[in-house]
Amino acid sequence: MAPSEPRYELLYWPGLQGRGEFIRLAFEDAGVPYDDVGRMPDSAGGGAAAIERLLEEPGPWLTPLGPPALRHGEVLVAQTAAILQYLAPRIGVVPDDEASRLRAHQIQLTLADLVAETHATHHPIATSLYYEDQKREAARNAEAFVRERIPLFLRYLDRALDSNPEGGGRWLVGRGCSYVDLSTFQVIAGLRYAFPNAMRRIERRFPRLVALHDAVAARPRIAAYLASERRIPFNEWGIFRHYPELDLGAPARTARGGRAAPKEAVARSKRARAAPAAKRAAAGSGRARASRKGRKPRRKA
Ligand SMILES: N[C@@H](CCC(=O)N[C@@H](CS)C(=O)NCC(=O)O)C(=O)O
Repeated sequence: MAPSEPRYELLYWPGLQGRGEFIRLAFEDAGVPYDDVGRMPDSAGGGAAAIERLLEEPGPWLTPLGPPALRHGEVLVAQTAAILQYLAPRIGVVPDDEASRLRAHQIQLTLADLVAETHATHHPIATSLYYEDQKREAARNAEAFVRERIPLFLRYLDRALDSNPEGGGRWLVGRGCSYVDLSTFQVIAGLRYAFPNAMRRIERRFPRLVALHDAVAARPRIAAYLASERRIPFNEWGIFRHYPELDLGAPARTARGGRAAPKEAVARSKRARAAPAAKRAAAGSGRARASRKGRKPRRKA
């Protein structure tokens, strides 16, 4: 970063990886310094209050509907994929040519679809309600997500490796690691956290994506980041949440050895893996509602 260039400020909720993590990974891999404003003390203009202010301020920029947002001098940009589209060429985590950048943006938008669907596994009815208020529907949604949607998205990514001959089946855009590879690492890590049984089974079919995940994790700056306190552990406030009752393992077998009907499999899985009490407590009472209509319930960090 040139000395005269303004500092990058990431605006995202404290205490969770969430969508902010896709931006953090880009900065970390590039070795470019940034302020993680939500994690700074209130006294330094940070904390959740700074994010709340951002969502209420009238501009002059386009006021974001939700974080993450990136402030860079006079520029304020929101929407994860748009932030990365702005940021990546400036910090060198995407090739320079337009075709590569367009390809990267498409893949990132598809990952955003996957992220939204992942969120819907625990919030299928309303974002403003707690998981505990929509558990039945979540079980149905997660079952289809795990059986159909995770394989579909991973197959998309696997095929994307084929359409990038330069990447040698290792990278999604161009000949090296780009921000979409970092984001792909993050969704694989997140899906493994949320659905460990299902992912063990599904990812056997996608060895190149497993290799991509491992190659990203081994990049020196990423490895250092993952081992640092800057990497917030996955938890039940983020996108990727581990509710054991939503993680379907190997297809349940009937007494005759055939596949159990999906409903039966869900019931079986729910009985077998009741959520630990501590985790339920961490997720809140389940009765509280968002303070502002339609808004997500916010964690006060
Ligand atoms: N499509 C947006 C989604 C933004 C979003 O949903 N942000 C969440 C946090 S991860 C939020 O707090 N939104 C506020 C709200 O929905 O009320 C993106 O990819 O950045």
